[in-house]
Amino acid sequence: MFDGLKEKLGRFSDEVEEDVEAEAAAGGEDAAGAPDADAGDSDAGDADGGTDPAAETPEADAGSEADGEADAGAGDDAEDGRSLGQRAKILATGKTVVDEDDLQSHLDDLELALLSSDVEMAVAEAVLDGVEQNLVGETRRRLSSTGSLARDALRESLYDVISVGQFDFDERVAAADKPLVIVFTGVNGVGKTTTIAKLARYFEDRGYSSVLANGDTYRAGANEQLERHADNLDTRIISHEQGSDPAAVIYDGVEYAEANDIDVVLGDTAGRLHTSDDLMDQLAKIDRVIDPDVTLFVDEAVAGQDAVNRAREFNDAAEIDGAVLTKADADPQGGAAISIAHVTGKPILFLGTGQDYDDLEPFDPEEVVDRLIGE
Ligand SMILES: Nc1nc2c(ncn2[C@@H]2O[C@H](COP(=O)(O)OP(=O)(O)OP(=O)(O)O)[C@@H](O)[C@H]2O)c(=O)[nH]1
Ligand SMILES: [Mg+2]
Repeated sequence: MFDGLKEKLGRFSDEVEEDVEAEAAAGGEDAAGAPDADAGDSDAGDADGGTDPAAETPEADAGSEADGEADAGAGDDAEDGRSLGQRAKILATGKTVVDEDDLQSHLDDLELALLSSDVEMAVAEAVLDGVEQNLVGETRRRLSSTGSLARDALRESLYDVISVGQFDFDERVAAADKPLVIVFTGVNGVGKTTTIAKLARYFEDRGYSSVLANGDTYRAGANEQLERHADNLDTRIISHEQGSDPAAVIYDGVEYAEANDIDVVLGDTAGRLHTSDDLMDQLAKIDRVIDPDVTLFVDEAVAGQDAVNRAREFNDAAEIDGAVLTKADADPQGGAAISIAHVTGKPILFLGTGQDYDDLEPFDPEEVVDRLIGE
């Protein structure tokens, strides 16, 4: 998954790291000649110290700041003359560890890599800003270190944009009054109905009962499709005939759940183009009438920028609480996975990874970042 982007991100990390090593080696030599340079820096050795990264402009003279004495906190992972602890110390003092021009050229390459992998422009810029901040100033470290400054800087920055709005879905479900009503939206053929079936299985595995409500009264064969899933999953389904009011079907699903002590109502909707005003108005009506607890926008991971634009449009018509990215098994570029949360402010909650009922993974930003920037 995300192999193309992973390779490009790896290249960025490796190239910056080569520069860091070169600067560090050069710095080590300089420092050896002036061992007492700047010995009074009380923050030295504390990579998480309180220095303000914005307060200092980047400078390329890492050597003068690093006083050559591997003191408190320096690890034993010395490479090319400078340990991680020493390099972290350089960061803590707000000095860049790579030459500014070199860094700019690496950042330009990174921007191209992100854009060519379908990352939204504003999101690519946010990633670049984060990387630069992390490299030049103090890395705000929430993830465990990979031992590489460049990789850490990129990981933290990607994590920032990918994890926007994340919440614990299972906790939300557990805390909610029942029945919990979830409505699924998205364009045609992206996997809404399949995701509903997968979530019915997901809930069953966690001890919750569910009822499927077929709000896709538009497409011929939609009832039969959902009925097959209901049969396979041994779940109840509420449906009306083709052409009837989708809000009414989901409403019946809610009444059925209330009367029968069912935990979750999974309301399907017909696929619709985000450019079709009538159908988007209908979606807004479903949202108003049903007032679902959770609205999930479903799209294909492989759709890249299109998925990002559609997420924005659907969120405008019927506010979403999160997204599901399907077909993550089909070698997506990664652009949608990286961009959707930052663009909509709503998190990706699940990845669809195949056509079987169990092919649904909770979306874990840390895991996704690790997949993109593995060790
Ligand atoms: N490989 C793969 N295929 C998937 C995934 N999710 C759904 N599909 C397939 O995508 C196709 C369309 O799925 P549906 O669930 O019918 O899509 P939909 O959004 O409900 O489509 P409409 O109701 O026509 O708008 C089916 O062949 C599914 O098996 C996934 O995560 N991976
Ligand atoms: Mg469908």
